[in-house]
Amino acid sequence: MFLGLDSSTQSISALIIDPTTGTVIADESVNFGDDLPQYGAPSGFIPGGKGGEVHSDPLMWLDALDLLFSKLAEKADLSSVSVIAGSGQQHGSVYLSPGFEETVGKLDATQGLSAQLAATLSRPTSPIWMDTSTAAECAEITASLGGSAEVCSRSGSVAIERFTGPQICKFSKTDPEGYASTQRIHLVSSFIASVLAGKSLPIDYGDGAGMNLMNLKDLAWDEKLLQATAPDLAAKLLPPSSCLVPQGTMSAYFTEKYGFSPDCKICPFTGDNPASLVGMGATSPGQVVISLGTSDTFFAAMPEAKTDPNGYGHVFGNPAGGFMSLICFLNGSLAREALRDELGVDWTAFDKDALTATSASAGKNLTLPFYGAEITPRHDFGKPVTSFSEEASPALRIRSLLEGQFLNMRLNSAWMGVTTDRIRLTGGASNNDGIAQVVADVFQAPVERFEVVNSAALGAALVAAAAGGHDLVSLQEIFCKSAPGPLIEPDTSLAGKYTTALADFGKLLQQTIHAQ
Ligand code: ADP
Ligand code: XUL
Repeated sequence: MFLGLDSSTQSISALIIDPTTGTVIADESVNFGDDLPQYGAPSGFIPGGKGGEVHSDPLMWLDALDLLFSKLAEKADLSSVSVIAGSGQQHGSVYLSPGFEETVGKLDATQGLSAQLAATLSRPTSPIWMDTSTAAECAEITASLGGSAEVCSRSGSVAIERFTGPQICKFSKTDPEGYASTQRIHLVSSFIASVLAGKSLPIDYGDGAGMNLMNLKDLAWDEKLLQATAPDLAAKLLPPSSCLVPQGTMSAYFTEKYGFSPDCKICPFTGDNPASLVGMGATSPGQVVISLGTSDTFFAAMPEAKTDPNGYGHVFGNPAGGFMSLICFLNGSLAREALRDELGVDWTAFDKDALTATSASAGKNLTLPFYGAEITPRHDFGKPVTSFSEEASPALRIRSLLEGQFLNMRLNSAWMGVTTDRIRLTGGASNNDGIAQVVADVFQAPVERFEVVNSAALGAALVAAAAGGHDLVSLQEIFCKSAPGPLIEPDTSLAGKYTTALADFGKLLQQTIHAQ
């Protein structure tokens, strides 16, 4: 059996597969807000950060890992798991003192992970992908490389606030002592993998590309970017590696506590989006995936690394080899939740029936769907901006917010030049038929959903099986199955309305950005 683990923004989940029977044996999840309320992070991050700072407590991730395995051990015989692979929310970073390597290798199974590893954090909290606080550092790194084009051609993205390099740069400037006492910097993905293996495991190519530090040409840390970012940075990072090659075995803590085999191999973990590319059966060019998790993302495998002329898009490593292009929207599920809560309704108000009732108003009322800072496009909007031609009833506000999210996605994904003949939809909000229908209508493409909604954890499990000798393409054919029922077809009578709305949305966006 093979286990895939995904440490995301709001939850950590695991999925165990048996490739010989083509079945999912177990699927378990721990929600940070609901299951660990003592951390005061209802959506997985510490609320109230100043100046765009968004941090999470890595001890919460460790408690969640213990809880996840204790639940999983009740459902499956973990001694049969031969390889573990995994993924993490991208860009977030964990800072560790020299005590980490020693402590993580000899953890006491009678105690918890967080209690034993707390003292090894050289920075108590971790900046995550939602953090937009490093504009000054992005400008410094860009200037030191001689311009955005140079940063982008080396790393696959212009300098981006949430990316790990600018975050490290800020830490080294604001807390030089804390930075100096940091021996190892991990991503969320490589941190969790290292805890499992009882030693530091490398960052993988897929997730490493989200740092503004890795050169895409040779998949190694880029000397110039390292130098522009922080002193002695090379020594704090292990050389990047492939997520398909195991680099360690399960540490005694997990074998004693949860019954894993000491021979169970651990692969370097990748990012949640690269893992999702695998779990959506989309590692070959030609498939487009939209993921509606905490962030909304739009991504596709690319035959060659192609960069966004506007600087919002990114090139990450494709776990199957080559590259993927991605754009990320900060105002995804949390913006939908904000409107839901503001109107005092539940998700049924976003259902297909509720949205069909307002279809005559498709494209008529515009909303820039941003409850604060957005990353695509990069601007702090403060609150949603609306331009309604009808009275703004709750039902029309919901339709308009969703249309705004997907018009913005359509507008900002055009540079990829991928044909959206069919869209593969995943993430927590993809369950919602109404939201899925608006995606189909705005993109004028059929939407397909898969049996397994947690595509990152499934992708990780498939990577584990591939690392264990199975063929990745055959695994995808077996496990990436369409959900029962027909595809969600677009209402083609709305095509013209959305072409007009797209142009109007683009104008409103530009006017707002330039006026603010
Ligand atoms: P992540 O992996 O980023 O932690 P998930 O992919 O698990 O996130 O998605 C979680 C989000 O899914 C929640 O924030 C919630 O708003 C959204 N969600 C869950 N169910 C629904 C639903 N029925 N309709 C709309 N959104 C939903
Ligand atoms: C991608 C991004 C998010 C996180 C969290 O660039 O920032 O999608 O990976 O899911």
